[in-house]
Amino acid sequence: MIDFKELPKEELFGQGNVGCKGCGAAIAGRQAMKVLGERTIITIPASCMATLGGNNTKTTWRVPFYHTLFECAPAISSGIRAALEIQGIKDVNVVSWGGDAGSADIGFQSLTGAAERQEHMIHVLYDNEMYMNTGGQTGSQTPLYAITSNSALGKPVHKKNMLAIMEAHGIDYVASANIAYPEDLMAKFKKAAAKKGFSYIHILAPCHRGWQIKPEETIEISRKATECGLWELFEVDEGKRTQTYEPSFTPVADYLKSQGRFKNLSDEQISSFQKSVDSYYKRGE
Ligand SMILES: Cc1ncc(C[n+]2csc(CCOP(=O)(O)OP(=O)(O)O)c2C)c(N)n1
Repeated sequence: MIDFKELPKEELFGQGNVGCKGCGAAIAGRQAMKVLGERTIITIPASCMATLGGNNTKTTWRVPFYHTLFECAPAISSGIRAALEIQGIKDVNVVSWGGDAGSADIGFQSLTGAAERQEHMIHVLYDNEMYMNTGGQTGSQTPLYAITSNSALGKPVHKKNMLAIMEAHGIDYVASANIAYPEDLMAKFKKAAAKKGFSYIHILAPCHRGWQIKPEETIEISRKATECGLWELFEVDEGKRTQTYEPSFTPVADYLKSQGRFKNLSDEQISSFQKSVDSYYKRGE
């Protein structure tokens, strides 16, 4: 359990970043760094997160971070871990921190390689469900029917299940998280940091521009995703799967209708989402 009173007051990421108002990615970074602490080295592929932290002498990060090419953050982190090992340095968290494209799509080959090798590191996918840094294009993590800048009628296929794919690697630790549940998120980072092998944490981190919501609604909408059952909070710790939060099962329609990107959904499409939640959680059977 995380005791907020015991968290350091110091901000290792967050102050003075140039993210948009209510940026979910920045909130995720701030929460994670409270637990990871200053003995951490981060690599970030091309993404909003790579740019919003600043560069050169203007960075908001208070730990070393490397802005890598799009395809290779986990590979660079693997090299950093090897360099630390050679020097006998054991107390550093090595983290690659990618967006959904930098993890699930163009960055996937280096992610799957590092996971297969059981590198001693954490990979974070902060998921805004679009390629936001280049204007909000569709990617594999974009949900079915969501409107993006290049899917004007809505995405015609389902979101790829990255949590299941990463679980299939047989790595030490896999967890979903949500910026609206900081205690749960931080507890998962704490567990991941204690592992000797590979950990994967997939954080739902809304982007108000892409999701077409108000900046001040980021947390509220993120919470709705979990409460309606569409973004389950769970972990797979050394193969043992546990649901870490019991949602209240608010209507899925309430989550979908609060976002402009789902404005074209028909009642039938909305009810197909509700049916998939009900059948996943075996509700109403
Ligand atoms: C090889 C390569 N292709 C394309 C780009 C352009 N590019 C930079 S960031 C980005 C989108 C990143 O999306 P995501 O990983 O989801 O992170 P987000 O921007 O949403 O935070 C793209 C396509 C690039 N920098 N390098």
